[in-house]
Amino acid sequence: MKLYGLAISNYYNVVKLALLEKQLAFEEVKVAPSQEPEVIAHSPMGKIPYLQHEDLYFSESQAILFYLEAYKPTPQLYPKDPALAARAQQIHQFIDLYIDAPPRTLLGAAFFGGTASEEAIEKAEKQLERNLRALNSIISFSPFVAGTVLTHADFAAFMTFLFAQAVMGRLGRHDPLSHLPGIGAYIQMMSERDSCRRVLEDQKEALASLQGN
Ligand SMILES: N[C@@H](CCC(=O)N[C@@H](CS)C(=O)NCC(=O)O)C(=O)O
Repeated sequence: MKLYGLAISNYYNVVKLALLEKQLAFEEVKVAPSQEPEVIAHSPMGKIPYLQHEDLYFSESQAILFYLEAYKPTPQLYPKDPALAARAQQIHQFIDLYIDAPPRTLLGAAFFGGTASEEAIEKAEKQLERNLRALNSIISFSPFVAGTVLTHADFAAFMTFLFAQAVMGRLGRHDPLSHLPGIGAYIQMMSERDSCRRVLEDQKEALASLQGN
């Protein structure tokens, strides 16, 4: 398998976590998001990540995770129990739609030398706060986000929480995760997993080389 994208990307890292947890052999291929023909041939929106397996290519992180689960069901990341499965899917989708989006509007200003008006920063901050409070009513941290077992939703949660925190922190705002009681222990627990350790190390290295450090 080949995973295309960049180690700085939270969506890329969600897929990478699943590959690592499932102990699938994979090669990482550095590709930036773009509208270049060779990228849109495999990822129609020009986004990363995308995955190649034999003669198949998949884009969209949730679809890739779904493929990986069907291809290698162990360890199980999609619970069999219908209620738990739906809860994990709800949390994952909620995070992609509502937790990733507000800080993403500030990505350029936070990491790539761009600018953002005070108004834009405040708007994103308010949206993020509101959405995190809403997420709090469906998330459990007991100890995982959907309940007692690790699911795909934990990969989205872990990577996206850190993404939101990093963006707001770089812009000198207060920690948005303070709106989620129990988050400290959760981040700590996830950070201790071998897969998360590896992903965070690679992400840090990729970020440093991008910023010329
Ligand atoms: N829905 C997509 C989102 C992927 C995404 O937004 N990736 C970012 C990098 S973290 C990207 O490629 N951005 C470039 C763009 O939006 O054109 C997924 O789940 O894979």
